[in-house]
Amino acid sequence: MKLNNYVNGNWQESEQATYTAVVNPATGEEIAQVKLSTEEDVNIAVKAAKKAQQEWALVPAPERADYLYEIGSLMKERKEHLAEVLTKEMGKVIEEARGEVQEGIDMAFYMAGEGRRLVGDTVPSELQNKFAMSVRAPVGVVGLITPWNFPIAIASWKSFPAIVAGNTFLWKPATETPLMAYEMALIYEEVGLPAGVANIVFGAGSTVGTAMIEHPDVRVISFTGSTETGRHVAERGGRHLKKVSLEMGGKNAVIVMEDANIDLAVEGILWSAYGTTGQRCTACSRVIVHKDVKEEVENKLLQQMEGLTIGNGLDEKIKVGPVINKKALRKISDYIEIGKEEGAKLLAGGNVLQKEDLKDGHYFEPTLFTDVKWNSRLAQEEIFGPVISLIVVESLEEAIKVNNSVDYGLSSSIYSQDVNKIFQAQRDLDTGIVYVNAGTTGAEIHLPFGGTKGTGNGHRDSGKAALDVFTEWKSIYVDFSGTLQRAQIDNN
Ligand code: UN1
Repeated sequence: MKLNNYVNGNWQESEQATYTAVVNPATGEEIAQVKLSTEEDVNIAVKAAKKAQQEWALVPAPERADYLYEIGSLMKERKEHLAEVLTKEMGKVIEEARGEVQEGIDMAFYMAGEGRRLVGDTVPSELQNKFAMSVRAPVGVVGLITPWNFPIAIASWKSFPAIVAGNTFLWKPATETPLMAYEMALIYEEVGLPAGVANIVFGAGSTVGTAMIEHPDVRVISFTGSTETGRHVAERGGRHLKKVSLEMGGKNAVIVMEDANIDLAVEGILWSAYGTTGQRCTACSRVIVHKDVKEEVENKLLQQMEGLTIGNGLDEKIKVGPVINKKALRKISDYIEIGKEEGAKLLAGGNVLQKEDLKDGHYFEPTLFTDVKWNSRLAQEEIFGPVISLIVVESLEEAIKVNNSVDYGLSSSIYSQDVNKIFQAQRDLDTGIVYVNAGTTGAEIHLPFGGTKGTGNGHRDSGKAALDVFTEWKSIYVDFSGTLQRAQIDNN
């Protein structure tokens, strides 16, 4: 199967195009080929999106939202199929794939509701017989760059607020996971979304991404990916004075205090560290544990880790799937070596999985390090794999300091039964998301998603905060006095 761009409501077949293989990380099998588009392909798509946007902006928002209700309904109808395709191209276990598709469905219905809100302010004017209000205006054509780890959820977080607000978009999915985009295009077609509103351009960040950022008619870039790439996006976008919304890395921690329910904490740690094989921006990769309960936490983690079945995520019994590709295996292996050299103690895992029946996939053993120094590379850098670093502390203050010592600030969690500790922690943890007595993953779509420091640049996906990325505020003053009224002068 050859995946071509979906532009202006058409599948763009092409003779000279080059393609790259899409590989199932669980089996190493090629499951499709995806086009590597050129700058010219981007230009064609922007032209179509720009033309379509002029009409789309005039469609009443509740009517735009009706398309989202239909998109959400079709996603719901096809949930099982979408989840299977997702597991095949990305590797996450089927139960999690269903969860991810559900996240997209939730976003469709949530943003469809925004079609009857898109709330602005009406405020009194400082002058008589004058009316003042603010409304949200679309920005125009927006560019969406999405990662392979949540190919449908993150695309939904970005594309649905964009279209309900009256924009049209170009979406560049990750080349590893284009099938979700293909499936979404089939849905756009089926619900009859007007041509040019949704455009998909496949290809590499260095060509397609760059062309999107450089194109003067793409007014917003919404990017999720690595901090390194995000920095380039912001630099280039900044030169063109574009609004650039970035969601980047994380180095998230679960704090376990001495009074915590340890069994609950261990369950939360396992789920957020080894779920999605550690390949969530929100994944737990540090456990900051109070010295009094360190041994108990270690022992219980080791015990529970034995029950983690590794394999092809299409099998319902499997708990941990593959990582995305060979490059990821190498990166994780490198960090294992770094950890050992830094003096961390390896308690479990640490190897590429050697099992005859899984040898063609990309599997890494769930790994647990302890006695990790808070400022070591293992404890500071994003690994994006199933690796936990346990760090011992002596107080809540120290735990918070260690949590905040990293360059990232996406998600954090504290397990404690003490309301005073909990409230202190939720105030002082420098992350965009804080969990109390739950792991670091599982953000819900109606709250803002994003983080501080190296995780973001002040914008948020999800929730109504996402609308701020895809709209411009317009303040409107209506003077019905029939006279010249001078603000700041005539009323003083
Ligand atoms: C991500 O890893 O980039 O909060 C997204 C969560 C999911 C989304 C993760 N709802 O873990």
